[in-house]
Amino acid sequence: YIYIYIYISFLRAPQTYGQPFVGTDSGPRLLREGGLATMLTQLGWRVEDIADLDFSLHEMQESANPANARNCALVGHASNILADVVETKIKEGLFPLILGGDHSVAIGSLTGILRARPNTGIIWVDAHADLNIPETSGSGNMHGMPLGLLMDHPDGAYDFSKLPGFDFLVDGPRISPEQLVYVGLRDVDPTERLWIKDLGIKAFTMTDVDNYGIGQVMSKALDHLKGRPLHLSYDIDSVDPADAPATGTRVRGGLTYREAHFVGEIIARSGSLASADIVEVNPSLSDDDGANETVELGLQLITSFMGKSII
Ligand code: B3U
Ligand code: MN
Ligand code: MN
Repeated sequence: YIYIYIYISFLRAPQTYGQPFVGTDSGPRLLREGGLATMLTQLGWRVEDIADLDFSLHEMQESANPANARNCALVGHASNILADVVETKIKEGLFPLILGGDHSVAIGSLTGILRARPNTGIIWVDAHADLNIPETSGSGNMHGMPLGLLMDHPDGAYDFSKLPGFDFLVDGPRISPEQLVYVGLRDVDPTERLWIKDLGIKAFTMTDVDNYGIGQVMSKALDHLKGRPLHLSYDIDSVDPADAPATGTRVRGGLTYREAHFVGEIIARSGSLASADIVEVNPSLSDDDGANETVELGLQLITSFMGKSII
């Protein structure tokens, strides 16, 4: 055998300010303690495990909420740090694997990825579309906004100069609608629904999974992004709450255990995966069994999209 070692860097992004619950910040630690590095080494990856990124912001605490974006100064600060680290790691030739944290970490990871590889194709596996902006969000939670902030919507680009903490994105990279594919949607807000249609974003809902089967859904999804380096943003709430109970916004009727793994396995097989996030594991929102089960699922999903095959 010849082993080719490719470095992977896992970035521990303990972000919790993009949503209302405590606990998403312990996701990275639990994934690591669950043996992630060993599992990846066994797959032939060489792993660089850097310490948790320090997102603390001492001089400024949450003050007003000027734009219906809760904790925006804190989320902006964290996003800025993560974007720089992700960009640097890609330029060093590493595969960044971002362990969240809530889904607002994708603001930072996507920014870094797009700076390094602007034509990246994004596979967003999620119960939710995360396409809100402060003006459309019903909750004000920024984990529902990463794609909305980074993609021009029908009335133009989001003006970051009005959002405290987000100056670094004023002339930042943008996602164009054809770069994105959704898989697993089942809880979409009215404006998100409108924009998905108006912008022509390729979206595979749970209805499509039922109708075509996950095999056809994924082959259409990968076909749509053909020729691009791929980024997988895996929100654990895409999986049915029966298998992933420890997460903030559980929505019934999600991907089964096998469907969730198939998504990872087929993306790995494409040979184009270049970066990934795994987010919204929140052990404090379930009993111990549920928490362990969800962390274990997260670990297994990572090994699937990082190349583990059954035989
Ligand atoms: N679309 C809703 C709900 C939501 C989004 N992401 C999660 N929940 N996890 C919102 O708050 O924007
Ligand atoms: Mn999400
Ligand atoms: Mn979600």
